[in-house]
Amino acid sequence: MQISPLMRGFAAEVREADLGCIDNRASAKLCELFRQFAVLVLPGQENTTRDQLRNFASLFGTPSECGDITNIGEGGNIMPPESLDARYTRGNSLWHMDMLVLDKPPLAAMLLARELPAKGSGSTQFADLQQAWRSLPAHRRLALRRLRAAHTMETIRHKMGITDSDELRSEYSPGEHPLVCVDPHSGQPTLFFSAHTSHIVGTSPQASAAVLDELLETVTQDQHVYTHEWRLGDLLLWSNRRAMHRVLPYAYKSERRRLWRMEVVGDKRPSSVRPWWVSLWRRQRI
Ligand SMILES: O=C(O)CCC(=O)C(=O)O
Repeated sequence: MQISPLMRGFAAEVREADLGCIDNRASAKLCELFRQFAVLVLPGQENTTRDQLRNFASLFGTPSECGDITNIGEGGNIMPPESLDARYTRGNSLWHMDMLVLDKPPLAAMLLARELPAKGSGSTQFADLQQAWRSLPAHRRLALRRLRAAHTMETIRHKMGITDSDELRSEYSPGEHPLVCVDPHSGQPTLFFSAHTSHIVGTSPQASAAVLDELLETVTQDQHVYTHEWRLGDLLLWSNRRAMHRVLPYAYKSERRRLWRMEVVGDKRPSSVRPWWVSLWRRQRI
């Protein structure tokens, strides 16, 4: 395997990874890389099978089912743009993390490019929530660390323009997590919010909106964002505890785009960041 950083401490490319035969050494290396980088790009995986993808995902936890992210319907044609599935697919253009409504949101997700629109369109962007957190002034970090954020499916569906009352009614109940969590891969504090975030618990709607707008503006600044321009066969793995993502526009009505998608399911609730003196006190008691 050959490794080259794409964005310092956040994204790296791993060339010549053979997912058909991952031995112990390769598996240890990939896990180490995923502790260092929140986004890994593995090019040249066009012959990788869904089973091999599942095998790869299992290095990082329990794999989900393999599905598709696509604008192509079941009959093989491009979906009518106003269909519900099409609107959900287009909704991925909102900056988001996956399924923050769950008590244990997915740990990671991956996409493998099978069909792509014209070069330069339909790229996927990833924002580094950890670097963005570190860029905030110390007094702001202290205040944010005490907050909790609430998340609902209705919030993200509303932003996607899915407002039909039947669709808005969600099969998922609202979720709540600390606004700043520990990233289990790197052990470092990370902002934790998404297009699902309805409000900051215990604050007025105006105060909530101000905090969420401020944070989204911070995390999506150019210096925190990696943009991936897809090539057929690219496999991307990203941490759903450290990276927010979104797809950029493409000719949705005329060009086909299809990526296989798999998640690594969450095994623990995201944990809040302890003040340094609690860790010190605990260490002294052991
Ligand atoms: O289509 C993309 O590039 C992004 C897909 C996405 O947002 C997701 O898989 O959660």
